[in-house]
Amino acid sequence: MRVRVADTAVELAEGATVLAAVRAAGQEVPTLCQDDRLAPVGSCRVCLVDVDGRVLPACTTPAADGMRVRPQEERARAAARRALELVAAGLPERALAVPADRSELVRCCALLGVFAGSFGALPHRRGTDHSHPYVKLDRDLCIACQRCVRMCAEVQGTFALDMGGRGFDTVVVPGAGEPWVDSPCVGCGGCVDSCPTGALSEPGLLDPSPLAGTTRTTCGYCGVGCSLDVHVRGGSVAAVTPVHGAPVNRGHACVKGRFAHGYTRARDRLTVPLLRRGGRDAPLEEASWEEAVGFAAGRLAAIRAARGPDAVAVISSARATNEENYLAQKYARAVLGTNSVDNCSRLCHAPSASGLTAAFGLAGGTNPFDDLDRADCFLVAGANPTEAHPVVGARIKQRVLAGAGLVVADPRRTDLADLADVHLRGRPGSNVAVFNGIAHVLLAEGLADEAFLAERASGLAELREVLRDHPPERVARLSGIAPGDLARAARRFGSAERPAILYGLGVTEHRHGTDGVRTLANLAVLTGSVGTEGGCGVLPLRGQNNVQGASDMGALPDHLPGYQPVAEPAARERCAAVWGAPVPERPGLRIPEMFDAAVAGRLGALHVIGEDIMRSDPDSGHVRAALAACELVVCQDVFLSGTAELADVVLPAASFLEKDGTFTNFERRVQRVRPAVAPPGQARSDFAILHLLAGALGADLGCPSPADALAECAAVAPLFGGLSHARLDRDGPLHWPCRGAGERGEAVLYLDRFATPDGRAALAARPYLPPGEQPDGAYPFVLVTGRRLAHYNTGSMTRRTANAELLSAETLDVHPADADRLGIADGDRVEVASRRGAIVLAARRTDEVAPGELFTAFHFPDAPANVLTSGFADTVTGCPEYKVSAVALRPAPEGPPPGPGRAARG
Ligand SMILES: Nc1nc2c(c(=O)[nH]1)N[C@H]1C(S)=C(S)[C@@H](COP(=O)(O)OP(=O)(O)OC[C@H]3O[C@@H](n4cnc5c(=O)[nH]c(N)nc54)[C@H](O)[C@@H]3O)O[C@H]1N2
Ligand SMILES: Nc1nc2c(c(=O)[nH]1)N[C@H]1C(S)=C(S)[C@@H](COP(=O)(O)OP(=O)(O)OC[C@H]3O[C@@H](n4cnc5c(=O)[nH]c(N)nc54)[C@H](O)[C@@H]3O)O[C@H]1N2
Ligand code: SF4
Ligand code: SF4
Ligand code: FES
Ligand SMILES: [Mo]
Repeated sequence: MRVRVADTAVELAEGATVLAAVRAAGQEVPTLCQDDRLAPVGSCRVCLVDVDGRVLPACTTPAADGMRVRPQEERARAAARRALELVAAGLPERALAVPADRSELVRCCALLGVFAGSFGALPHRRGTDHSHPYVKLDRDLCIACQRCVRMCAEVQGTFALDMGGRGFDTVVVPGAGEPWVDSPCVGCGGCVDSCPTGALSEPGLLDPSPLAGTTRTTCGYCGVGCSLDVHVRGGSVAAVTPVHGAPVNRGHACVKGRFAHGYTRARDRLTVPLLRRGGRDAPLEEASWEEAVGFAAGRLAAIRAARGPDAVAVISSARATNEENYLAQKYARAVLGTNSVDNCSRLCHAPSASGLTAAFGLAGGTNPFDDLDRADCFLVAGANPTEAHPVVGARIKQRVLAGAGLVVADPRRTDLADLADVHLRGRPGSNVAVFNGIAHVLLAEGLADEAFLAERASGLAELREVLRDHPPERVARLSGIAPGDLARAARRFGSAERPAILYGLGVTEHRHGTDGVRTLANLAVLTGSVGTEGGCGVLPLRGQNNVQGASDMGALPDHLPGYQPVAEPAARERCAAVWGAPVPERPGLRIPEMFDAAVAGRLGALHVIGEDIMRSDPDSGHVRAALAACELVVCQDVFLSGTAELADVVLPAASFLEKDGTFTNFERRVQRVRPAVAPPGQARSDFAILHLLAGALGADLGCPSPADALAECAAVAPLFGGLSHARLDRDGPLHWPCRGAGERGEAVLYLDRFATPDGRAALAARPYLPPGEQPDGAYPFVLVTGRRLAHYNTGSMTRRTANAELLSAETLDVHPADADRLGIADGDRVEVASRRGAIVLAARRTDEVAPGELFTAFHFPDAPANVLTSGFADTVTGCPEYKVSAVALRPAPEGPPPGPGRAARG
């Protein structure tokens, strides 16, 4: 449709508003209650404009073909000005002192000519609530527009806010009126971001001094990959806000990406290289870059010369950029001469890469995040997105509140489980039985898509054979899930038009994690909801900011960049030609194999980039033994991590807010990362550090800049042939596969054919097999480990921010019935012991866990969960079985905490 705005004609899509028309014509309309992320309410009336001679609010009036809009028409402006003067009358004059870039009210006043004299007629004296570390409320600046309340409900889905008081005294109230910090607020910052007056603000923006600049980048915490604007003042980060209209997060964020940036200037940031000059028993001492790098390179070269290239191994970082990971694997292969390079994907979603490749052909999720908008039923298995991927969790919540179905498979009562139509509360480790049980019902009740199966899938006969052994009654014995619940879940999922499967570590981090992924993928194939318009596919909620990218770039012992097998001569030659160095033929060691090799005396040097293996890998006692057995441990980190403390050389690294490159999110979207601030002290990017080390080893890694590195990766990896910084800067994020400069990248995969050898989706016939450990008389509980909202993995960053005020210590979650039996009250110190060791922490009584099961996270060094976890791992990929450990529980005895115990491995 065509609308005239003053003298300009604009072309608009159906459903557009008059406000959109005015903006499309390049003019500004004052608005207060309107926010593009929210349904319009039209309550403030400051957006009044003339529409075909009538005075109407621009934000709620639909545009129509042939309409004439006059934003400057005097009668409309006068009415808008009167509305704004009424708002101003209730506000103190200091409302005008909020900088214009943080107050739409101030901008409205400038646009409509409302001055200080209109303010303060009826001042409030309602005070502030500064109880929350990030969300600061000044009630006297509140105009009761309800934008915060609507953000919390319509975008975040938390419903923590409401309006309280009457008429003129109406003001936002958190929870049931308690201090903000004690309310159900999850700290996503949506309310602060939307507030038009500064009534809601945050620490860095309360300070009225101007911001020095803003840099657009991608969040470095989780794999959602939110676009963020980083505002800088005085050389440090003042605030981080979500990018409105960004393709992934659409102006939303979470308490980590939005607020947890204080670590960048933590006093204990690593700012100079450290070196153990006097050998293992000597302390780490400050050193120059030249000395530290020279030392590391000298020892690496000597170990390599004496014991061969495979005596050296590199762990690359899923926190680092694509370009750094590309360089790390090139350094391992072309400079050190070994394929022993791996990344944190091993601990996380390696079973996704292997399972999804076997089922569909490529090692990534099948559909984009945007597809959740059209999903009418979600199967969320072994994932807790409202805590671990909050922007995705919120989007799922919104869809469910709008009527979409939800089936949750999780032993714990998560936030989403509370909303679910069916909560399949199976025993930890029983996924394969549960997914096979659902498949059994789908086929038995005619809910499968027979046409799709006949045309596009293989392996149905073999699957049917295995499913004969998985009727709901047997699944009930294996998993504890009642046959009726299983059938209800299968019917809800199987009768949806466009179902979506999302899953997390509750599926992968098991002894049979790859089988879990395969049997879950079966459900998408059986319902024809992958590779078609009739479904939203299978989305692994990949964890770290760049865990997808680290593997994509070839930081894997058996794959070169772009998942080209090391074993394939043509792939090796393609890389060797560009690198000017041969690529070793023998696949390298996986992370757990590196530790085993070290303990067995076969590994001399371990170079760890951005992973705290002492805290995050299972069975810390074994990891400690591995580090002790190495002649040389080099560690690049932002902080002196548990691993760095044991290293011989520690190199201070820049964090994501300080570097240039790209990250690839959970939906294969490649996004730019840009430096907002300089690294502190002498810290350098991992990119620069790898160049220094290679140089000291007498080699040149090429690719002087991150842009060059991505360009080189595009040249060696056909899957990424069309990616470049120039394109990303010009066109915005791109999905892979992106094989040529003319391609936009494939967001939805397999619409024509699957990328398997025969072009069909491969159904997997996998029987249920038990987890590595089962509870027994000595260790009668099952311990599940996972995550909590406020902290991130080892907590090295979030613990050094005010997130530590939101969650200050770890707890062991215990079902009240078990706690009663053992005489454990809330907050009591308890000892949890496994066959590997024991730790002490505070109990939290909650029915979020089932009787007989316990839960804790691994965010705090004084509650090191991985002292307890076992060496059992996915039989296909080696991903540790973090989700099942047999443990004993008792009130903690007096005395110091026990720490790692016997090194017996499960
Ligand atoms: N706040 C926060 N966010 C994070 C992180 C963080 O540390 N903190 N870490 C990031 C990383 S690296 C990752 S990988 C992701 C992880 O994100 P998620 O995979 O969502 O996280 P987890 O909490 O480890 O595990 C998810 C769920 O699996 C369930 N589960 C355990 N065992 C089983 C089982 O046998 N079957 C089923 N069906 N479910 C089971 C657990 O109860 C838990 O609720 O989060 C990322 N985002
Ligand atoms: N018990 C238990 N253990 C688990 C899991 C579980 O569910 N239960 N989950 C596993 C999973 S999924 C994962 S992903 C791992 C995560 O384990 P890790 O990767 O070890 O954890 P992170 O805290 O994400 O980051 C590791 C280190 O990288 C540093 N760092 C951050 N950014 C950079 C950077 O840009 N450069 C460099 N050089 N360093 C940087 C941080 O300071 C930190 O010390 O933990 C695993 N461990
Ligand atoms: S706090 Fe801000 S967003 Fe919330 S009602 Fe008041 S003025 Fe509106
Ligand atoms: S959801 Fe993930 S990517 Fe987005 S702001 Fe939070 S931590 Fe960052
Ligand atoms: S912005 Fe249109 S009525 Fe408030
Ligand atoms: Mo992860």
